[in-house]
Amino acid sequence: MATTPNPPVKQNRIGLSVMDYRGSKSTLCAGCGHNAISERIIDAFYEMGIEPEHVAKLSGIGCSSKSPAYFLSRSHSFNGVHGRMPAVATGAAVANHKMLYIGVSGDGDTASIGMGQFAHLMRRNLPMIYIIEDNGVYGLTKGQFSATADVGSKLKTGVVNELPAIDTCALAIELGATFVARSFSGDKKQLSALLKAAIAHNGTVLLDVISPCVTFNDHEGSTKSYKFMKDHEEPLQDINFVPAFEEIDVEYEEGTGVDITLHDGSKMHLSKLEEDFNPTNRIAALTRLAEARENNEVLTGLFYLNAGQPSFTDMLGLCETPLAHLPESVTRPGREVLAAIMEEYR
Ligand SMILES: Cc1ncc(C[n+]2csc(CCOP(=O)(O)OP(=O)(O)O)c2C)c(N)n1
Ligand code: SF4
Ligand SMILES: [Mg+2]
Repeated sequence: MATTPNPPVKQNRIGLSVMDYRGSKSTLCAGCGHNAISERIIDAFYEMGIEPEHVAKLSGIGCSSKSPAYFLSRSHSFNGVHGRMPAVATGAAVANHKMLYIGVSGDGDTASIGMGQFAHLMRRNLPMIYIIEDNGVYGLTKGQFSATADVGSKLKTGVVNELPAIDTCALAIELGATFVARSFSGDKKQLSALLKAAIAHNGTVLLDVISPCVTFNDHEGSTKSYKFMKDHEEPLQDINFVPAFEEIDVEYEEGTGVDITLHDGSKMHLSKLEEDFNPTNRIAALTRLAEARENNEVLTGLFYLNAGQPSFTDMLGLCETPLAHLPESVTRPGREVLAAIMEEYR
């Protein structure tokens, strides 16, 4: 009997299939928002045609920080200490500025134990994508409130959070990050567009993704549950991303939104869902986030983008060859070179 041939496997522009971007099978709870984010990361890197071997994945500690094991298994990876991923990322980016860095952290890993390191990464505009998988709790240690939990949010035990939430997006803009956005693990279209634009950006991308914890924070009274997000998500814009390697085949009517060109020539078209919001205006972004906080809105979308600011590694004036690839004869000059330098100070 004649067999029907299998349909050809779909490939991206560098000849890889989506399977080449997958990782190990997830050990997280079924339905955890973090799993949906891993799926979007796999699709974004596949669609952008990024070589997996050209990517380094970094994380701290938490359920969220386990996620890099579940995508891009052919990439480099380093699972750091709790809250210390920024130091590892900074060292790696300086040692090899030719790689694409993606870090996955949690709200606890970032806004509690890792706050000091987070602040300095943002102010340096280190070229990397920094994702916070934000569920408002410490999932891995059984669901205590984190510093991003909203005032009035309730734990299953009935305990109510009375401390103000840290808005990691407002903080990142204030500190110097050049691409700052918030999304929801259940908003496939918006999260995909933001991830692809993040890959095209040169500088620090802070992407805070609300990612419900189905085991400890998905009940009535939680402000980070699927139901709460479905009822309260307020997208700022409808985002369309066109990578530099694709022809723009959609004409947007003049005055229907904001067009932004990214570092590599890719384009973003942001259709105005809200009048007069310009994501290239830092003060406007901070004001809009403060208003959202006052009105208890869960605002998502692109809040701030500055495509012209040099990144940390640009500012260091590094040589073209990554430091990691230079021979020891260059990176460790001999005693006579040190002696000559010391001589200058005599
Ligand atoms: C130095 C140190 N302190 C505390 C812990 C315990 N601990 C492990 S994960 C975690 C919080 C994780 O929360 P989050 O970053 O929000 O990740 P999630 O599990 O919610 O995805 C804590 C406090 C630890 N591993 N190391
Ligand atoms: S405990 Fe929560 S955050 Fe951790 S894997 Fe389960 S659902 Fe996800
Ligand atoms: Mg968490």
